[in-house]
Amino acid sequence: TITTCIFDLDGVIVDTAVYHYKAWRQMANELGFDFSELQNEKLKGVSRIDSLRLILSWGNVVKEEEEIQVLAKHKNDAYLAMIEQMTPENLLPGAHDFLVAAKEKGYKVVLGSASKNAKLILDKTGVLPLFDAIVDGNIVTASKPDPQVFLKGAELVNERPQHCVVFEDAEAGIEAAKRAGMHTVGIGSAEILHGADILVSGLNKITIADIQSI
Ligand code: G16
Ligand code: MG
Repeated sequence: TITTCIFDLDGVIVDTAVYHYKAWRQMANELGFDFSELQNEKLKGVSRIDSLRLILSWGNVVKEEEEIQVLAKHKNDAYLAMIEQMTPENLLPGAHDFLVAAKEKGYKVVLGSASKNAKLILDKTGVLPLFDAIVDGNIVTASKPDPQVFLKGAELVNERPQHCVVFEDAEAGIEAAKRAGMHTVGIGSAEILHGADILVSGLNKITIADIQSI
């Protein structure tokens, strides 16, 4: 039986990818190049510093370590200014109701995100009190597809991996969950998330009752 729901943040609960893209693009433009929405797909679920290194390689820009830290902070400041404006209306369709239903049915609700800004985003969108545990980019040292983020989440609520289901929109996230020995719900398209146990387009297309049939 499943007792615990572990949610990814960007792409599952909120669509912060658009803000990340805006902020990274602004930085790239200042450095004299641009990158596409398709390239932006590669940044989903990837940590801030790894994203930056990837973007710099696309622009053939080589920077010293010190300058890389400055650029990362510069991007994050721009991103934070956008996050500050977020409200419950920025939750993806069905996210609020699904979280509330999971909680009401007695499931443990956990966040497993690569973002260092995860708590702030949950707070701004009003769902922070619904979470029993939060694993974010401040705790995690190994990026998805490493299972660390989800294993840590299970550990924080004293549950075994086989009792957990992970909700993910990224290929690397589904892989991380499978490596952790957990059940998976893919949020997105079949081409990308073929490994998931169940596949839906959003949390508005699944009910908490569907979870028990996995
Ligand atoms: C999210 C985004 C990534 C972002 C990462 C780190 O991951 O998908 O694009 O680079 O967080 O974010 P920050 O710069 O806020 O620490 P997830 O795991 O929530 O999908
Ligand atoms: Mg994601």
